[in-house]
Amino acid sequence: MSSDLLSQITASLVDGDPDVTVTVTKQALAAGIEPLAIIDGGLVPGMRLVGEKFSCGEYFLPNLIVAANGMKQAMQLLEPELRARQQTLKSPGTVVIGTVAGDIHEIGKSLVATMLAANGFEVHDLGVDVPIAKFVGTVREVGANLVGLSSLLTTTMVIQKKVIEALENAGLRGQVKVMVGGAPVSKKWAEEIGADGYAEDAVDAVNLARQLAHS
Ligand code: HCB
Repeated sequence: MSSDLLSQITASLVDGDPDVTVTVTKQALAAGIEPLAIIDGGLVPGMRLVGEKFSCGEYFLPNLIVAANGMKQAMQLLEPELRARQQTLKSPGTVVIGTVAGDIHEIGKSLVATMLAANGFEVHDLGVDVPIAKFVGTVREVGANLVGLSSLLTTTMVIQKKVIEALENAGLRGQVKVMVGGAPVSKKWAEEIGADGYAEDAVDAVNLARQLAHS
């Protein structure tokens, strides 16, 4: 019975049906399944499968967005239940993410933020056109171990380099890994500016974040 409900939750994410994800998550809670079991046995496997399908070209961006929304809505139901049981998710890391100063493109950055949150990271999304000092201040304030910098314009790519320099100058570079992304950004650029990694898309970003959080 419980494994059947968990399989249905996984399938609903893969099928891109957030309403079913929410309905079956409610049913699973009503059936007495622990929130952590619902996350680990239903939601996380679903997101993994969606990510794999995206990576091999079977799924596209809209599939990712719909699945991430389903996961987000289910988490909104589960988080109060976790708190009530004084259980917390073991977060793989704390991420500060934003689109750099001078750049207002937000879709890709928000997708990466949602996917990271859906995969258990504590995410502080600073939005778009984020001043360099805001990244530095928030990293210090929340004790982040990861920073995600998004740039969609060739003219704002250089701000990614400036954020890294500012983190260095603030004595915080030892505590944070920096990943960069955005349409004009590349692995070569990441290496050139001393970032710790480049992610091509949101799934890649989750994998990279996991890897960086453990390095
Ligand atoms: Co905009 N724009 N735009 N734009 N825009 C681009 C980016 C151009 C490439 C279009 C073109 O000319 N071909 C171009 C940039 C050229 C360049 O510099 N190389 C451009 C320009 C020039 C401009 C304006 C300057 C236009 C003007 O006003 N003259 C202006 C910029 C204003 C400013 O920022 N100061 C502008 C404005 C806009 C909007 C407002 C109309 C709109 C943004 C709406 C919004 O975000 N709320 C917009 C859009 C939508 C685009 C395009 C069409 C799509 C961008 C997008 O959302 N892609 C884009 C063309 C393109 O990129 N092909 C065009 C979809 C997302 C999912 O992909 O690459 O952003 P993504 O993110 C991926 C990936 O990069 C990675 O994961 C994401 C998810 O898979 N990733 C990260 C992203 N950030 C990451 C961070 C990490 O740490 C890790 C991974």
